[in-house]
Amino acid sequence: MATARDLEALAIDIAREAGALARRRRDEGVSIAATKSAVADIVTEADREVEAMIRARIAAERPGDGFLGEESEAQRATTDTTWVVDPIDGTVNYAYGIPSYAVSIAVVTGEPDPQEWVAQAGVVFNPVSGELFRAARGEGAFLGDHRLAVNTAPTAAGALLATGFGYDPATHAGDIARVARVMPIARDIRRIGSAALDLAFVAAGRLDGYFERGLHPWDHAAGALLVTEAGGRVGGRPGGRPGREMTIACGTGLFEELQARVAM
Ligand code: LIP
Repeated sequence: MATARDLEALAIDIAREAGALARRRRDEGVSIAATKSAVADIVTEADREVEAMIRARIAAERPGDGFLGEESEAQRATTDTTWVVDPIDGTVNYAYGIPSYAVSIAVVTGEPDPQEWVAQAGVVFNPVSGELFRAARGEGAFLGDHRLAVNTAPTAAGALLATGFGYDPATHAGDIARVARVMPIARDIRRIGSAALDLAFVAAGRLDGYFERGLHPWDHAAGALLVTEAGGRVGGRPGGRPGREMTIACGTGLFEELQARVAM
């Protein structure tokens, strides 16, 4: 039976290979292969190629594990273990050559549903910066050998918060209203364009908090484990877990205030 550390080690190896492929394709030039739900919701051939590479590695190393990824059909596990993968999180940044994108790989057990799964390992790898954020359940979160810790008490100047805006223009008024509601407690707002990096930065103390409506499971699966293993709290609507309705991540002292302002 693989331990969380075993799964983390394999996820790290696969993420590094996937990140190298993504970066190589970016350097060769990237074209938008298709527009999905809206003009901002794009996929590149690299997204598809990188996900196929990740999927093949998992099938070879862990036959029977399930797969839930952004660019290909879901596959149920026969082993109780599912890999939740965003091959290139921050696709619009990637397409434009903005160096803020990441391979996000999580390994979960139980139902492959964010409201039910148990995250065992998570890796977020930015192949441009070379930063690989990793966590195994109960073992802490790390950047290299540096153990990560969330910010526990934003200064009186307010909290540095990040957010994102969904692809559907019909949701933007609500997104903007949420930003207006958090400004009174914010030092400033960042819109990095990759949920996985937003969550990794909360775990690393580079952000005091992050919130976003409309995320898919593969956007937050790995990053949410980084945050909890770094001593932070993740959630959604009151009493809920991170999900499509809302994802919130921050230090425990900020969570209730932030949730009250964004999860309505
Ligand atoms: C992106 C997220 C980002 C969000 C974007 C998009 P993708 O994921 O990482 O936080 O604001 O709308 O969902 O599509 O680049 O994998």
